[in-house]
Amino acid sequence: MTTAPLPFDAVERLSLPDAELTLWPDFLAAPGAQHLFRELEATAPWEQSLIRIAGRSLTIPRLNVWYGDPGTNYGYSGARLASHPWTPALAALRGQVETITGHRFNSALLNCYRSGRDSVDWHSDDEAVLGPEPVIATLSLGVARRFELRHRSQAGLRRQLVLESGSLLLMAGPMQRHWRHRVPKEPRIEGTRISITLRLVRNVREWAALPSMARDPGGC
Ligand SMILES: [Mn+2]
Repeated sequence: MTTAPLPFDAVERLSLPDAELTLWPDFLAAPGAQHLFRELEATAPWEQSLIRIAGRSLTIPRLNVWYGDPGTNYGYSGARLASHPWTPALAALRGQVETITGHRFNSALLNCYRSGRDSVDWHSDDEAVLGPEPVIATLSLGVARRFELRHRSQAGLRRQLVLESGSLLLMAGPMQRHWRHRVPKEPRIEGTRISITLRLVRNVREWAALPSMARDPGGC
């Protein structure tokens, strides 16, 4: 089964102030996307992380798992996600995404939205370890979900996309400083979505010494 991406020119640059947002709607063809979805759904070591808010422990409304190069562990709210080594499929995907985007990635946060009742609330992926202008590439697999964007300071400036299976969305430039995003609950959706969010964690050694974050790590 091949997961080879479609030709590089199948790309849309989405016009958004204070952001660089690029979408490859058909980065993976349907059979490759379905194959990768099934493999990850069945074999990834999914966890439902706990976060601590106002002294209370809450489970986040989705499952996640962290893959990365050695030393790229990811921590937040008193919990740490151990970094799992790249599987052959994820390593191949990383290479394809690096080639098509021209960006380098050393880790991947995977999220599993088991149904439309799972979600991720408004957030920016702006942790210090991602650098001043984080570059995040999100591959979507499985059921399509709505992805909403809201500008931080320009009231009413909002956008939304539907992230279809096989699509690749690249967020870059100053976007994480100026925009928040979320995957809202859609209770009528029964199917599962998996997102693979490729990131570049900087200062890997310093990161190990940082206090854990006091909030949800944020999916896409
Ligand atoms: Mn996110």
